[in-house]
Parts: sequence; C-alpha cells; structure tokens
Amino acid sequence: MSGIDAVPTFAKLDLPSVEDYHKRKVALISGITGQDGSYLTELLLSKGYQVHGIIRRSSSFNTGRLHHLYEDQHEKLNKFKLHYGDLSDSTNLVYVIAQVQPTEVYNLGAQSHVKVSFEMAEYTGDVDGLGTLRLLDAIRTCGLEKHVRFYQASTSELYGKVMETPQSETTPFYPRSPYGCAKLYAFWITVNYREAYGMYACNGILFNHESPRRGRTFVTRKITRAAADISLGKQSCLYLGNLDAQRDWGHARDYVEGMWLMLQQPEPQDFVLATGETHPVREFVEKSFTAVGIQLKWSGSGEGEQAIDVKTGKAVVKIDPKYFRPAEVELLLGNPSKAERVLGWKRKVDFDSLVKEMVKADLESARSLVEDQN
Ligand code: NDP
Ligand code: GDR
Repeated sequence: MSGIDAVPTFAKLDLPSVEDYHKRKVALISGITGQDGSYLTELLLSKGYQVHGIIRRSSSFNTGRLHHLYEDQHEKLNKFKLHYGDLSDSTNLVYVIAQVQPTEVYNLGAQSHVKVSFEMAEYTGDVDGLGTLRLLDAIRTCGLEKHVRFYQASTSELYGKVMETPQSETTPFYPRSPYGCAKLYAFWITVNYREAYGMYACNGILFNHESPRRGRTFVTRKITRAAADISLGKQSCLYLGNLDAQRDWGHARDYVEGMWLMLQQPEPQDFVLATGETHPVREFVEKSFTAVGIQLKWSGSGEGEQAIDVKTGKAVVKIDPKYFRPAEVELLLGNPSKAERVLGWKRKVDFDSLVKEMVKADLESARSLVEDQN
C-alpha cells in the first residue's frame, strides 16, 4: 500500500481514488486570517478552488479580513470553510488535513512580528519553526506526501545581516532575530522533506509586502494610519524606532500570485519574490505625510531626531527607543530575476502607488470613524 491507500485510519472518511483526488482543486491555508491569507483566499476562489483555512479560537473577532469573502461565499456550494486549529497542535493538524484532503497547502501561519519575537522567542520558535514540521508531518501521517503541494512562507529576514546585495536564492542566510532563526529551521525542514520524501514543497523567500490590510503594528501601516489620523487632528505625534532601516516593499496582492505560481510548476523549487528596489523607513514617512498634505522638516539626530509639520511648526514624528530592536536588519534588497524568468512573475504595484493606496484607505476609514462619532 502507498499514498492515499496507506491511511486505513481515515478510510471511513470516504477518500476519493487517486485519480479523483487530483481532479479537485482544494487548498488549505494556515494563517488565513492574516494579510496574505485574505488575498490568497480571494485569488484561489477566483480560480475555482475550494478554500479551507485554519483559524485560531479567539475571545475577540479575528476574521475581519475575510468577512467580505465569507458573506460572498456563504450561499455558494461550500467553496470556503474555516476550521479551528493551531500550528502548535499536531493532532488537530492531522485531523484537519484528513478532513480537507487538500491538493495544495499554504503554510502562512506564524507569529510574524520580528520585534515581538525577541519577547516571545520560545513561542515563535515553536509556531514558526516546529509548526512547519508539524504541518509537513501531518501531511505524511495522512499518507498524502506524494499528493499535496506545499508552500512555506519563508522570508527575507533569513538574510538578516548583509552578506551580499541584492539578495537572491543563492545568498547565504544570517538571521538576526528569534523570528528569523525559527524561519530558518522552517526553510530547511521544507527543503529536507522535499529531498527525503519526494514532497512537492517550495519556499517562497518573500521580501516585505504591505497593503491596506497590513497588521497595524508593522511600520508601514503604523505610519499610514498615523499620517491619516494626524491630518484629521485625531493624533498629535507618531513615535518610531530606526528610521534608517531600508526595506524592499511590494504589494501583498502581487506576492500571493507568486505563491500560487510556485505550486503550479513541473518541479518544486525555492524562489525570491521582491521588487528589486529598496527605500528607508524615513522615505516611507515623508511620502505618507505628503500624501495627506503635510510637508515635513527633519531636525536633530539619533534618538533626538524629529520631524515638524512645516505649516504648524508642531513636531509630528519623534523617536522612541522602545521601538529599537536588540539586533536589527539594516538593509534588504531582493533580486527577483529567477521568479521573473521561471514563473513569469512580476510585481505590478510600485513603491509610490503602494504608499498612496495605504494612505487613502486609512484616510477613508479614519474619516468614516469621525462621521460615525458625529
Ligand atoms: P500576519 O501576521 O498578517 O498573519 C499571520 C497569520 O498567522 C494570522 O492568520 C495568525 O492568526 C496566524 N497565526 C499566528 N499564530 C498562529 C498559530 N499558533 N497557529 C496558527 N496560526 C497562527 O502575517 P502576513 O499575512 O503578513 O504573513 C504571512 C506569512 O508570511 C507569515 O508566515 C509571515 O511570517 C510570512 N512573511 C510575511 C512577509 C510580509 O512582508 N508580510 C514577508 C515574508 C514572509 P491570528 O489572525 O489569529 O493572529
Ligand atoms: P520587518 O517589518 O521587521 O521587516 O518584518 P516591520 O514593519 O516591523 O519593520 C520594518 C523596519 O522598520 C523599522 N521600524 C519600525 N518597525 C515597527 N514595527 N514599528 C516601529 O515603530 C518602527 N520604527 C522603525 C524596524 O526596526 C525595521 O527595520 C516584516 C514582517 O512581515 C515579517 O513577518 C516578514 O518576514 C518580514 O517583514 C519580511
């Protein structure tokens, strides 16, 4: 017995034949409630997939980014289903895989905040590192390792300390945080299961990607929200950490397309997705404030640096050292040429358009809140 036949435990779940199995397009997404999970769900539903997602039980509402899809799909042929689960719970992962019988698994679930990983290092290692192993092993336990295509959300944080610029699939890794170290384990266990068990398993090494759905404590969204709120008089000052860090920022919608493309190739491989441009945090601040009509003037240096609103003379951006990291990744700049050549992938949204889209969305939501309060 091999493959699907080798799972007598799940025979009662009415598994299709191997041929039927592959006629279906069934995706399982961990981290479906996050920024990328919501864009990927939209993409896969538009391609006719049945989409299943793993969500964590929470005492507060955590499916806000999926709400529009859930509403759309509720009446339709059971195309979209959420399952309670957690990457720290192996039994649950086996059960979900056995129930869903996916053809593609996207492992996007993670404690994804780099600064928080210094405060929750063990948890981050457990979920981001071992969680990937648990999901891969759940696929094997169900006898599906030759039938499921697996995507691992790897990251430019693997490069950490600059060893080479721009960074490509062949650049050596040097992670600089517990998050980066956990993702390093996840990267290599994905490669290992591909080599050891012949799994179709890929790492997407994705550089920073943002959108109006970005978590509010990541620097881009923190800036665009503050610019919007300050321009409406709802906030007086934005406090940030390292303004000199440089990032290669793209749009999340472009990047989930690349994830899907990685799982449609004849052979599994690892790919960098990036824009090939890098910008300092300071520039993201300037462009966001310009987009809301505030011109900034910088003064001071180090922890004393600040920016004033030229019109009012008030300080609207200041440094708070609590946002500095114990070890920083100073410069990320990716080389996406392999993805462009092999996958035919190319980012569509450039830096200026990204900033404008995020600021516009935050202005609209801030204005509607103001209206609600009146
Ligand atoms: P988010 O932080 O927006 O989403 C993370 C998701 O993981 C959420 O759905 C979260 O659930 C879920 N999650 C957290 N802990 C667990 C757990 N213990 N078990 C199961 N699920 C869990 O991240 P993004 O969407 O931005 O990123 C997606 C993935 O890509 C992450 O793995 C991230 O590390 C990686 N990545 C992101 C990049 C980026 O620039 N955005 C770049 C490179 C890699 P909940 O909503 O309940 O918190
Ligand atoms: P990053 O994203 O660490 O690159 O990880 P983040 O937006 O948190 O930081 C980017 C850079 O901005 C500097 N910075 C600040 N960061 C935050 N969050 N808050 C601040 O106030 C602030 N001030 C300055 C940071 O020091 C850093 O240099 C993101 C996550 O999505 C990861 O999951 C993903 O793997 C990587 O991108 C690629």
